[in-house]
Amino acid sequence: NGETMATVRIIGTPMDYGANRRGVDMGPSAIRYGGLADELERAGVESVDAGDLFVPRAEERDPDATPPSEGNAKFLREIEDVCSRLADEVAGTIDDGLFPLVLGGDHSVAIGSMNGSARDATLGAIWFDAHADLNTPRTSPSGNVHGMALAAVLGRGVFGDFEWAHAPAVRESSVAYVGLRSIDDRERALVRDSEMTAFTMSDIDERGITAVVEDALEVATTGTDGIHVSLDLDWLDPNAAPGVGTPVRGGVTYREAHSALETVSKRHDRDNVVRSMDVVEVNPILDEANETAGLAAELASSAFGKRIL
Ligand code: B3U
Ligand code: MN
Ligand code: MN
Repeated sequence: NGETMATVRIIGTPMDYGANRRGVDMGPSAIRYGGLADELERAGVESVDAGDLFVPRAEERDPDATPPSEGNAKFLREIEDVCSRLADEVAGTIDDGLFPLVLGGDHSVAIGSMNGSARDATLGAIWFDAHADLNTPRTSPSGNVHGMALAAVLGRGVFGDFEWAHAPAVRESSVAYVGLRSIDDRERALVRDSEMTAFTMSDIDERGITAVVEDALEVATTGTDGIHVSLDLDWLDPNAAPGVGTPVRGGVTYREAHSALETVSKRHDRDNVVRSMDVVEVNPILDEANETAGLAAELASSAFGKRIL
């Protein structure tokens, strides 16, 4: 660790169109202020900051100007615009030989990061989240696209006329969830009937975080060129990460979260498997003294190889 230093390019995406409340648009600033660059340096990782993508303010937009062909999904045109620019940015970063670290923003930024990361590779993914994010506009209880982000990434065509959501960025069988505990009634069947591997909090309780993440890594790396790590901070218990839009009790602890990302990092050291990562859903308005943003920075650092000794 420290000899072959990866260079990380930080890409801020201050977008909250996919969430139900304002605040996650401030995530990128808060995570930087929470010490991201220093944390990465401590991991022996150089970083360059590409700044933030331009995201028009939600107040200037009509959420229902471009509805899906059926059901409810807000700000579709805006999300498409930001995510296609983000996809270009992520693909360009990988072309430049750098590692893209995307700071959200709500979880719909993953539509951009993953489509970019998958442009020249067969991609697998690990989705660390309390939620499955597999709703469609028809099943969504909220119309919030962050709850449909993975469905969009899988190219399930959930947004009707919106072409960008039809091409899969990943094969279902190469996606593993870790830490699920809040799934909507109509979403449950979608998860069950999918080819994805779903590790819930019960699996972590029974088997321990390391074994579960190692299995998730197997799922995501088998038959792929590399993986995307998508980290929704509401994956953690609200005790450790209070500053998120939709906190759900019973999440992983501070220690389990670090352990999980260290497990990812150790595998990466061996096989160079991680292509891209996003850190999403930090909401500074609901945070306590920027604790959740700081934790997001720490966890990114663990993912890039920070070790205790
Ligand atoms: N499943 C709910 C709630 C939700 C999903 N993701 C987040 N919240 N962050 C929905 O609205 O789809
Ligand atoms: Mn999510
Ligand atoms: Mn979530």
